Amino acid sequence: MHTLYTFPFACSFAVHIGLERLAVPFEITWVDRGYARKIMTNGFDALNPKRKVPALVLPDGEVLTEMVAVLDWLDEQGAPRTALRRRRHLEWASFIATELHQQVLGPAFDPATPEAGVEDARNRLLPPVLAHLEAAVVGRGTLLDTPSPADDFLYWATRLLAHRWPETVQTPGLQALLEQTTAQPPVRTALRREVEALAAARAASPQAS
Ligand SMILES: N[C@@H](CCC(=O)N[C@@H](CS)C(=O)NCC(=O)O)C(=O)O
Repeated sequence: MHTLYTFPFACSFAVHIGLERLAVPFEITWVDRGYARKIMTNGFDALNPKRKVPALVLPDGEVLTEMVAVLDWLDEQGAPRTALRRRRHLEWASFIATELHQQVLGPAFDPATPEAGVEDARNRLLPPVLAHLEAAVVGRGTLLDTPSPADDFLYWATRLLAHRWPETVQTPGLQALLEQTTAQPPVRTALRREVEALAAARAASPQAS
């Protein structure tokens, strides 16, 4: 059994989709978001002292953390790739993790970010990142020659942007990625589970975001 520790619609949603695609046995332990963007759920720090999701426990007990490492592991479990393609996958995963996830989405969804920081992320930092990603996926639908976990990471990021700043993702490549990925059965299953978990978290704590 694989166990994914996450909270609804965290970056780990891409890992959730990846596990669903692999069709391996897995379960999810939902944790609570913490103060100052550190998860405080009892005992979680023993698993990941950084107190962030994702944390993925493999059947042999190994604990994997950090999006790029977990996406790389997921990619290894799928169809074989050449070493060159594997490096390209790491490049995309790292680009999305650093330039989009940490640089833009982190501050955009952190209530403690000053308004000027949010505006800077939206107006200055985001456009060149999205232009690069759009150019990569338009007319093709994937970042590499075949689908990869980095595409699911981009899908998660694009969904969040569509929620926060819909005007930023009105480009043909990102729109096609959103529509086509949402229609895939493993994605629909993961999405339904995340929506249910979000509703449960909100019911348990109406202040939860
Ligand atoms: N460096 C970590 C960062 C992961 C990260 O930012 N996780 C966020 C969710 S997307 C988190 O756990 N935040 C804790 C919180 O908001 O309480 C990685 O790449 O996996």
